Amino acid sequence: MRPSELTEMHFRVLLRRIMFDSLLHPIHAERIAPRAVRFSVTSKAARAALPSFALEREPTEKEHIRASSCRTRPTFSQVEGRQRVTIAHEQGTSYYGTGEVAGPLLRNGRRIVCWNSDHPFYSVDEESLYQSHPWVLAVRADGSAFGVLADTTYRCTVDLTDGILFEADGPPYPVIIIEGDSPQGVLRTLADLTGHMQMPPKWALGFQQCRWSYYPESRVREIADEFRKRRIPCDVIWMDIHYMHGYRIFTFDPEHFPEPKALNDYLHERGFKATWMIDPGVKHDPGYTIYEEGTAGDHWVKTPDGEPYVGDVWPGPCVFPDFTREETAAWWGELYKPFLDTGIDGVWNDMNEPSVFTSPTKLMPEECVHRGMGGDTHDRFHNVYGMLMVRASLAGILKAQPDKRPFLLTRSNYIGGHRYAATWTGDNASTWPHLRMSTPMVLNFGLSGQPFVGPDIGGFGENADATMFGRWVGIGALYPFSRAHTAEGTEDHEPWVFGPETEKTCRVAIERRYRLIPYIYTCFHEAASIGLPIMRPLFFADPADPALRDEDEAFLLGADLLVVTQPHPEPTRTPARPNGNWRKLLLDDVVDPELPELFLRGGAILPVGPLMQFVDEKPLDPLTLVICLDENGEAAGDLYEDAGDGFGFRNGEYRLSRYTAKQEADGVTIQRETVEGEFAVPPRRLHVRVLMDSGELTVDADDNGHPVRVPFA
Ligand code: NBV
Repeated sequence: MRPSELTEMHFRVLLRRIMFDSLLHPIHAERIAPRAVRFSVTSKAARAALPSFALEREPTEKEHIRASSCRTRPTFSQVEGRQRVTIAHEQGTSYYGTGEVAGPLLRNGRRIVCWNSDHPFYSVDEESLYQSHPWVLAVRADGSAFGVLADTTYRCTVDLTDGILFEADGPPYPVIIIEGDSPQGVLRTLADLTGHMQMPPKWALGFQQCRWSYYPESRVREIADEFRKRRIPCDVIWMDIHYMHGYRIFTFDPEHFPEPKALNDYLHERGFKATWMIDPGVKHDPGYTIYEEGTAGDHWVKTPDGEPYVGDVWPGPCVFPDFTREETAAWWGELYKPFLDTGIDGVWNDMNEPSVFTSPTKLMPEECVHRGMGGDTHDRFHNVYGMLMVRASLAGILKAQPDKRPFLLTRSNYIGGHRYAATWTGDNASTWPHLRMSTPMVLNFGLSGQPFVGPDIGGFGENADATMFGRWVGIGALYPFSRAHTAEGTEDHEPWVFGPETEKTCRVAIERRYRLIPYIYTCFHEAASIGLPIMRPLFFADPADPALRDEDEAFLLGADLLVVTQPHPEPTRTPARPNGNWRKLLLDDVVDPELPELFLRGGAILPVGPLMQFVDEKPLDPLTLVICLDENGEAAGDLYEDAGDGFGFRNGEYRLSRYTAKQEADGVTIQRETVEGEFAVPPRRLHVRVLMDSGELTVDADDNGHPVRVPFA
């Protein structure tokens, strides 16, 4: 047989197989990552699919495969013009994710609607909150997992009452199914597809204090001074809307904030950073520069009649930038330069669902018209309005300050939006149920690809009492994003206002965070580099253990620290615990029953720093290593270090060290090796603590790369 005949024959066989296959299995399936397949109802639908907002980029390596060869397959149907996608339930499967959801961690039996909404003081079963993540993480009985992403921006119901069901408005949409040997594996692939969180500036890991609003500026100084005077560590003070002149974005109130630069300098001199709010609504106000510029540039979202859409927000009637337009996004980005030149460090984008007071739905009407990205009505872009806003903001901030790592916080977002901004869980309230919701909310965000998140500590609406506030700071100091906040009209919510006992609890809680910063920063590096959440559900320790599947009151910080919380006024239950040798960890001499209990995983080495009043106040010296050996007498732990800001780390200016410990006949030997990077770490001391059944062994040494011995005697 000649080679040309061979090719032709093969070609015919292949063609016949594809034709036969597509008759039998009309679903179009293409592998877009080693363990991810994108399914569309037909090949035609695959070709016609709208560009994805979730994926960071369209995958380049794609392979057409048979849907029938996939372990998990979707079933497509049409219900009243909407595409429905279902995946049958398999006994023992637990569901998580679905983004920003109040209520329990375990989502079996729950139903939500992805439709970004401003729902202050939400209840446990609120249908829609500020963000949309049409994504479900499913963990099978054996601990293997899969994830399903409905790749649509339209309003989408996610129903987990019987298996997985997505039903969305708009045209047919693809679904992406990711398989994994573990939930961690699925989340890593999700991050490979949707993008990785960027490494934030290290100060953003510090404790942060906010209120709606600290004003006039003398009040901001007072708050900052009080933190330092009382020796309560804090890194960031937040400026809410009252700093603006008549709520006009990118302006400063001449009476209450006459010199923003001087205020920011004052904060900087005391080791604080300043984050300031920017909303999307631009006051409809002839003569106001931003309004005039935006009108001249034709930057506003339009009504179906072609007029700028006007809706009321804080300043009264407002117009809204059409972030789908490249020109508009670029114009918006440029607005940040003079704003940041006043010494502003971080930016807070709020109200970007967008929330509109005067609209019947309290949101921008769906028939409004966007003109970028092919042009379409708002119903297609509603769920990504906040995402497009932060994308434009981030680009502008980076352009204005190319050598600084940006810190941007957003209220509204969409799956994949962790590429642009950190987030918080919106307007909660100072109630025990809201304190209890905080942990599962942060966890499900992490299980939906957003690692950098936290609630308003202390609660936004209403007034906290002393016990609740202390508990909330205790737990919140261990969340990835740790910021206290409260609404206009509420009583003060700073750590010292509830009396000396609560102040002490808050101080110890926040001090714990600061001592843990070397570990937390390493967890951020892990999130940024491989996509694992910073805060993790207990079942990550053993995905096959059914007892860990629905624990809302304990969580893991990284892989090694178990945090057992007490979010009830009185103890009611003992949270589940993963199996293994978890040892109680004390970071200080104070044992405060108001604070969560900490446990270190058997086999872990935890890097701990000296106490600081703000991140990087001092060098990491001594570095404390807390060691908990496993059943083989071994332990290991990583430490990530870099300059804390700037982008040198992208060129190797970082050091990822691995410390290992091994028990021998007469002691424990600790070694360090550099796994990656060339960052020059100055000489420092090492304080080693080995937690043993018989008590604690300690030794002090130089961290100079030589093995360190901790003798038993
Ligand atoms: O800007 C004021 C508030 C802010 O403090 C809060 O964190 C946001 O979620 N903002 C909402 C607008 C007012 C809400 C009632």
